Amino acid sequence: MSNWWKDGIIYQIYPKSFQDSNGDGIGDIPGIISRLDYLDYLGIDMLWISPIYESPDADNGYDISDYYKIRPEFGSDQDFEELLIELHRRDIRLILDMVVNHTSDEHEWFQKSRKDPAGPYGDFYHWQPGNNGELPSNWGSFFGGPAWTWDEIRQEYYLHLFHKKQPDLNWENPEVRQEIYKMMRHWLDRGVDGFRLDVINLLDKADGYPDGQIKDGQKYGNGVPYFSNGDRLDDYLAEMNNEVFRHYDMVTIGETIATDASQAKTFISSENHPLDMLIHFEHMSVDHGDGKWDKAEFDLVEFKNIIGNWDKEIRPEGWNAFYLNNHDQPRAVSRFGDDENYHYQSATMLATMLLTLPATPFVYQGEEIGMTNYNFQDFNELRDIESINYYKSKAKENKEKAALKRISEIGRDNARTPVQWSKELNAGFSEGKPWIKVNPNYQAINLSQQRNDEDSILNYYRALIEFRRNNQALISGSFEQIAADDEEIFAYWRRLDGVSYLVLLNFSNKEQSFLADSFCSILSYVNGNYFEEKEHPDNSLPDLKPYEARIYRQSN
Ligand code: ISL
Ligand code: CA
Repeated sequence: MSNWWKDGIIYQIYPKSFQDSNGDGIGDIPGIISRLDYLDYLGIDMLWISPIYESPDADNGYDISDYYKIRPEFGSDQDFEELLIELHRRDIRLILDMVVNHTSDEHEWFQKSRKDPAGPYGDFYHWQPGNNGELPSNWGSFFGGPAWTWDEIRQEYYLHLFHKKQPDLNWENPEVRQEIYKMMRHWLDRGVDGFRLDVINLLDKADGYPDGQIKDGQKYGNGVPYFSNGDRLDDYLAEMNNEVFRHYDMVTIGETIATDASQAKTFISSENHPLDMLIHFEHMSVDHGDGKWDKAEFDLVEFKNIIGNWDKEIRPEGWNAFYLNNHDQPRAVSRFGDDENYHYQSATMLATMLLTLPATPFVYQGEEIGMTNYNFQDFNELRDIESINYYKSKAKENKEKAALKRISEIGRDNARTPVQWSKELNAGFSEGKPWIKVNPNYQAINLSQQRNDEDSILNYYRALIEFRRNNQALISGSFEQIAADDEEIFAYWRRLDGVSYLVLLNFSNKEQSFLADSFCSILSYVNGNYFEEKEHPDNSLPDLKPYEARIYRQSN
């Protein structure tokens, strides 16, 4: 089978915020269809769409109430069919988001499970009586508060690692597993080309739900060691592969929380090979302190080590994914670059890294025009349940201002402000009132302006996507860092079959000299983000300007 998912580029759409077609302020499938020519022009190969199934929307569709139905706000089944056909007509593959760790509490299975403990769905979720009114374990949920909620109907607690409207499925029950496999086959039989598997390494929960460690000042314990990469997980994934994946020409991308490269090996390179690549979080935690709400200084050396380590551990037998943005992360140009003083330079420097690493690159909607974080002004502007809960907990300590500041830096809503298509009303996203604020900087940062500007961030992405496609060394070549301990510059070779590229990335807002010593005489400049450098003589390396990115080719 071909390596289409290794060679290609993935674009992620968060449907609620992509393009509204009917003025209700919510992005939808007809809106996506109307933008497919644009995605084709950008040059992407695969489209991952965040969940489009029926959902009461407690967590923007990651709470599914019917896996077989398209959510009416997003369109009809007919619209989905048309999307698939129109994508395939353009040679773009479709990757659906599969959320199988939990469902919505409004899913029929949960409704039956809570009403009829002895019935066929009684054992579909994690139910526990609790001891004398005490929670079954001290685990905290990812969105704040306890991971257990009392159900008045069943008179028991149920487990939810996320929102209380997202009860966790009981994967120990073989009937749960068969229902999920059946549902997966349904979408693959319709022609879908792959899945992004939401929090797939959390399926197995340790027997007895052992209490986790409670940190100072916190109310709930850390259950992560007891529900991530559990003992039965390998068996579940192997079974999933046997029952579903291996029968299709498809890609499987697992989202894995709290997983390092050595743990990841088991999914990627086990004989059974259930997952093709992982969305891990190690490089996203570099500016987190004790959890995401605690800020730490970004450390480039650590960031580079993580990338190097995943390459070393995984690539001999498997393959990596790489991303800087998604719907859960703040905007990369605001986070790792300088969106005020070096917007173009830092956005294109990050693009150069994304598109020259040995991993399938993920481009998140709006990243290709350098969309930035939004400066949240008020509680009423928040939409994300995680940020809302965080704000409320801080408000109890009278720290509202600090909370908004941190939310503006790291909150998930930064990624969810609508795509800035043009200077028109609501950035061209909707003719109605958008469900979430549009970032007011759309007057300056928008797609239609960048399409017409040859020297825009958008056209830099396009050119580099094309460049990567035509240079296999940048895809499957070796990865060798130089000056790995340099705190401002990320520098690496990519080599394959006698072709070598050197990539230099300045992560700082200062000029940097880089001693490339002996090899500089045999380098020729091929690409970069400072136009005046295009003609420089090839026998010396000029200082790197702020956020400069350069690609050289070794010409011996
Ligand atoms: O963004 C996070 C909170 O800091 C992460 O912990 C996030 O919840 C985690 O990456 C899992 O994400 C996925 O599952 C969640 C959903 O809210 C996210 O949008 C999804 O990407 C629950 O389904
Ligand atoms: Ca709509």
